[in-house]
Amino acid sequence: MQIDVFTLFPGWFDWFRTQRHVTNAVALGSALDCVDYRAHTPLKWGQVDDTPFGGGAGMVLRVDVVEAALRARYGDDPVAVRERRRVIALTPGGRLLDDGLVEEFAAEEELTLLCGRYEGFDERILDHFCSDQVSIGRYVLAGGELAAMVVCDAVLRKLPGALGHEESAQEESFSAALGGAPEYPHYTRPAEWRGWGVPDVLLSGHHAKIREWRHEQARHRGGGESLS
Ligand code: 6GU
Repeated sequence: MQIDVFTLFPGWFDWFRTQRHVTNAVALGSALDCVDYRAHTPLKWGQVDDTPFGGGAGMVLRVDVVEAALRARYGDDPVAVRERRRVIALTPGGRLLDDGLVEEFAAEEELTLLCGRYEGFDERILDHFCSDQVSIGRYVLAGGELAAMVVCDAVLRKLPGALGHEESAQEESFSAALGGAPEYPHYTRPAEWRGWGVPDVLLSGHHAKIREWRHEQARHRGGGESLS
């Protein structure tokens, strides 16, 4: 998996890159690279954004700047680039990220994530350069960077070996293995704390019963659609 993140704040990703599942993914051949819009702007003084036509607050990321950054990275017209790889704009009004969309992205060889800042993107960026628009929730962040990290985190941990523990990502909250249901409850030592115990079945060593109990619990937590 090769992920390119286009951003005005590449430094934000330095910390993220040091996280275990990310270093694991990179060690296994994945890459997470940042492209700084500002490094490729054709405008003076590193300008990347401008005031909105028609007036209003804030600044809008310019289409010519995003085109220059995409061309510099891919050596091609961004209109053609989106035909061969997913180019995903992070924008609060986009399609809500869920486990199904994460699975889709994780199945790709290459992803491009475009972060906007300030008031967002010139609409022509979304219309002509992007294959997807993704949001991580119905609230507004100051920019797409944190949302891009959420996407990268969710995608990279799906890759084989990223968690260092093969099964961990398979039967987990919202996964198909649990029929889209939230995960079952977990317990660890101590088996009793302040009189709060642990369900007996988990201490029974009876694996079939434990499995049955967990699926039952996942179903009870609700949200699942197809668990039977
Ligand atoms: Cl993807 N971007 C911004 N700026 N705000 C958001 C978001 C994305 N998703 C939820 N809020």
